[in-house]
Amino acid sequence: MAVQRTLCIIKPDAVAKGASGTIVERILRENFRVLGLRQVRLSRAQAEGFYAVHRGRAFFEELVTFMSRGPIVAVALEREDAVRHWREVIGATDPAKAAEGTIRKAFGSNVGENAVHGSDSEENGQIECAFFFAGMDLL
Ligand code: 3AN
Repeated sequence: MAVQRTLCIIKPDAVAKGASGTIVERILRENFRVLGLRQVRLSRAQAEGFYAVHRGRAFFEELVTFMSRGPIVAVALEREDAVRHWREVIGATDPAKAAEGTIRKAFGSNVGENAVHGSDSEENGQIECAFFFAGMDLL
């Protein structure tokens, strides 16, 4: 299995709950290498840009309003099988359906406010890490 990059975002709900430290600890326990980590607040336009693939979906407005309402922590991660492994650790999109022990089960509130993001493919992992980090910012 190849070494891949994936992007974790600790979303505004989880940052506001003070869960960032616990989530970063979990990242390290899962043997990810942290290539970059930064706390930022997205403007509405930046949130729309990040989620451009979802434009036109019923929840798009709600999603960009939520993602721009407070600080987020973007973490660029590297590991063998990173995309699949991180999605397993975060759990299902709907926290009510997320498995015991997953981050969304522990910290998510509902399908919109679900605590964390994970890239859905190796290609999007590269694209999403590049959205938050310039080349020189990554180890
Ligand atoms: P995932 O993040 O698990 O890959 P996607 O790609 O289906 O899920 O959705 C992207 C993001 O859009 C989700 N993380 C969630 O925050 C939001 N989202 C998805 N479905 C809904 C919905 N029905 N209502 C509100 N927000 C949603």
